[in-house]
Amino acid sequence: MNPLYDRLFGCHADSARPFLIVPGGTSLTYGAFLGLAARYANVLRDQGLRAGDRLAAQIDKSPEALALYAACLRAGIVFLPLNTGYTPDELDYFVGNSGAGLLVCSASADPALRLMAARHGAATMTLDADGTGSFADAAASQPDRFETRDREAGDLAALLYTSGTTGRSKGAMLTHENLLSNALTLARCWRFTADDVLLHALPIFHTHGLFVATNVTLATGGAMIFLPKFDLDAIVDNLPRATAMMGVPTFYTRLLDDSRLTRDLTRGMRLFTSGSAPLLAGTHAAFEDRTGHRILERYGMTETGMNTSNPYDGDRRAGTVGLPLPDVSLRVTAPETGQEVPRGEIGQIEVRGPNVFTGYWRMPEKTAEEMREDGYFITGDLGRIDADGYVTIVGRNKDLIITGGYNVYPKEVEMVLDAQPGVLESAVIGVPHDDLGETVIGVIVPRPGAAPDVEAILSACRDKLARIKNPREIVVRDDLPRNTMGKVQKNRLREDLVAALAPQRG
Ligand code: MLC
Ligand code: AMP
Repeated sequence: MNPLYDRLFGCHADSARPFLIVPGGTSLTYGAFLGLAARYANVLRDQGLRAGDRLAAQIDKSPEALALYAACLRAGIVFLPLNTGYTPDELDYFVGNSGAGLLVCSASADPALRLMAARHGAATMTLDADGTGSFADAAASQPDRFETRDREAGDLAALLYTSGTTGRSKGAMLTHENLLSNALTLARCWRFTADDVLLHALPIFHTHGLFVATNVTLATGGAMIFLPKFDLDAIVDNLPRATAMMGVPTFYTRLLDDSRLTRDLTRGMRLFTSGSAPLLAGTHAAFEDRTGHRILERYGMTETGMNTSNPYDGDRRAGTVGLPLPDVSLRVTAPETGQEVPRGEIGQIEVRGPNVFTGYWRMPEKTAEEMREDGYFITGDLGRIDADGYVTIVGRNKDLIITGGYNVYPKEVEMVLDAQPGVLESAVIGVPHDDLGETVIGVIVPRPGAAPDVEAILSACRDKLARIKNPREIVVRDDLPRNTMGKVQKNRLREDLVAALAPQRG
């Protein structure tokens, strides 16, 4: 028995129904996809990977990349997908910390990563979006049958790294039960069926694109129009062929900026969902005005999968993230005492349910900091529950920037800025951005008598950090505003900068 694999993939083994429709219109049936995944699982076995071992993958989105995920689940290997924008420096940490036995990367990245991986005891193989690479070569001669490895509900299925306020990324351990329970719950709540065609334009190295969009489709045997990334023209071309789309708010603001978004274009759609970052009530209203569709907003995170959702039938309330999912308990507590606050009051959001991860990989002390004894996980988000049970997120108790749906932890960027010549200290903040919601700004304070080279610092950031984490601007200031405890007042800094940068931006 391998409950997750059997329920999401195995049950479609002989299906001739389409699973992935790729640009150009060709489609891969469930049967063909699972045959490919079986060949991949045989390669993993031949590489000496055993159940419980980790496989790290930094590869472009493609049917093959998804087949690697399926192969890992089938072979009992813990899948560790990595943002394709991560730099070799960042990968070094993930491969080392996870103890991955194999790193699968693109052929172009291989020379830069091979030695690093070897230093951590990991082999390297390549797999590109066109289906070529040493991994694909090794799979070509393998049979398309594989004996599925037994797994228990509590066994690990995936390790997803999420940065932390200390600047050190933590691997969230997600079990087979975490992923399966959430996929089944969401598929039911959002009324997915085998007739659905999901327009998939999200990356597949994060919860949203992999465990929400993909697993929900798999749970019901529907199809996905599988786009390599969000591309406005491709979205417009494909909307008439789809029934559902899941996106981050930037998808919707970009669509609204395009005159081709009309009622007619979206006539065949039954569902648009949004999450990963706050959807402005104005965007919700404008989208309804233009298309007649009320976007369904939901709330989740890497450690928990999805926690709340607006109802499929019933009132989808703009500005709220809806109600706790049927198998999720959610409470709001006072950060100082941990006691539940009266309904309607703001506090920190805590969640419990089969979707909640089991802890951070090899970091029991970090797990203990965020997990209550009664099983509730402290999300770090601030919110309230109204009289009808709807949850509103009002802010974050953690220092976090969300840009285009990606999380950036300021501390990680500050550590890079602080290490640059002439920099005494730094603060990294998010400022409002029309397209991405928030964007990253770095503030540096020079050492006495020093004049830091801003261009050189930006270049160092590009070398060390994924592009999404790079400050869009670096502002030099004589000092940082601090409270009486000496803590940098990021809110004040943000207000000052928003006021100062606005006129420049026109
Ligand atoms: C791209 N860039 C970004 C960026 N995305 N910079 C900051 N933040 C981002 N999110 C950079 C590019 O590298 C490029 O830099 C420049 O911005 C312009 O790129 P673009 O072509 O306009 O961007 P695009 O490729 O279209 O990407 C925008 C986007 C993408 C919104 C489509 O970011 C995206 O797919 N976001 C989804 C993220 C996601 O899936 N999050 C889920 C996490 S799970 P340059 O220098 O090359 O010009 C989670 C849990 C939950 O949070 O609840 O779901
Ligand atoms: P991640 O760690 O990348 O999984 O990001 C999770 C974080 O994204 C959550 O803790 C929230 O802060 C944020 N988030 C996800 N969905 C929403 C939403 N619908 N509204 C506001 N914030 C959200």
